[in-house]
Amino acid sequence: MTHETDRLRDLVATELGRARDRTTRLTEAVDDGDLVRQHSPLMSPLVWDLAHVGNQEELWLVRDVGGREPVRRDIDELYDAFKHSRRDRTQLPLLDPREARKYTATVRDKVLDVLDRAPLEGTPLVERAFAFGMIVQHEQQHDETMLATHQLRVGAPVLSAPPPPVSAGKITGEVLVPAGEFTMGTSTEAWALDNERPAHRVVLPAFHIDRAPVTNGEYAAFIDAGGYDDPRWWTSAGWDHRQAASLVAPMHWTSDPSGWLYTRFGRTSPINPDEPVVHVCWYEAAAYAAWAGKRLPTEAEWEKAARWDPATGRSLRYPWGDDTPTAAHANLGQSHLGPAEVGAYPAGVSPLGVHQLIGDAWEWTSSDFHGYPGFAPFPYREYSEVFFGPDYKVLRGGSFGTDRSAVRGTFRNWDYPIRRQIFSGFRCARDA
Ligand code: AVJ
Ligand code: FE
Repeated sequence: MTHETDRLRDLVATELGRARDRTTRLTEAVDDGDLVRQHSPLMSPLVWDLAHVGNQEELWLVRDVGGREPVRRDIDELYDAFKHSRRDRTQLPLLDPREARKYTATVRDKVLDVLDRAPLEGTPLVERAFAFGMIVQHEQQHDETMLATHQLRVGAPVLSAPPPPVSAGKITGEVLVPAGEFTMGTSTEAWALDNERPAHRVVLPAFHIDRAPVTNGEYAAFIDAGGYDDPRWWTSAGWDHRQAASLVAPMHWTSDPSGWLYTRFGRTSPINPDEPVVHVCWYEAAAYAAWAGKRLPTEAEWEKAARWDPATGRSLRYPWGDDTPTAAHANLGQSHLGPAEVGAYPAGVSPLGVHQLIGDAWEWTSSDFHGYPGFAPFPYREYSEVFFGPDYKVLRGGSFGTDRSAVRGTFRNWDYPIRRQIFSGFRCARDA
């Protein structure tokens, strides 16, 4: 056994452990009533996410990679996300909190044993560990979803974290990204999911993109200017939705005589005007951009601004280079319970001078979710391919609730344009 495979086994075990520690924190912060309750029809009960994480881990690592006997074949159907909608999951005969904890722990014990024996020494090395990486990312994605459920929970605060760093200097204006080709997507990133592959050349005309995400202060100016009452700024579907859903401000905002407040994980305070706005839907983002005389960036524009290095012509793994994210680069991993002020991460800037592309808030793009040229579903069609089409918009860059293992310059998230319970914000772009 080589040192290289030992290091890979250690890395996988560490990442599985980090994900489980986070799942444990999110599910032990509340009582059993809060675990089985539906906090919003948009979300699963937390106890479903918990056992679903264990069930996916059982399917892919215990049964598929390990070739072992099922732990609980009888519950596969309950935890198949395509069989029951989120709003219906409290009606199912789910494992109770104690059973769900025991099940996920039993699966994890088996997985660590599978990991010890897995033939990771094949070439290329990292690809042999893909299934483990996929499951690490899956658990972290559900942890972010559970964090969004916490945000929808009503009651006394149960989560805490130190405040994010403050701005190190005002970041305003936009950068000009020159016309030309760049490499979008990846064929080499070990844990990249199917929809990020393969790497391909994309030619873009010149465009301008904002150096920072749109802030609460900027967004409040749009509200104060009557942006929610003027159909000129909204797409027709957006205006219909704005009317039907009575949108007047981002989700979790309320107003009082002193101004706008937001409630975060049970605590209410005045909005910080310098933080990126979160909890806006695609329609709100697009309306703001139109009001500002701009538009949302396409997904390709976002990625070129984030990864393209004009000095070398190469696309980087992250805006700052190829190094794994640290606390200095980006606001990730639920280290803080909200986005950081614009200008708080000078070490995370891209070669073109664009800030906070990774972390803080997911950024809506104008693009529908499609496969890249040469896309091949892997390891299952239901991860991405079944969502391709005009119904979903792509979001990029991750949020304060996204773990570093589950985001990179190529990472693609997607959701319906009406959704805003996710940690979604945006930045603007315009034609050059
Ligand atoms: C990539 C965040 C859209 O949560 O629906 C979780 C990730 N896929 N389990 C989602 C996912 C299967 C997915 N998103
Ligand atoms: Fe899932």
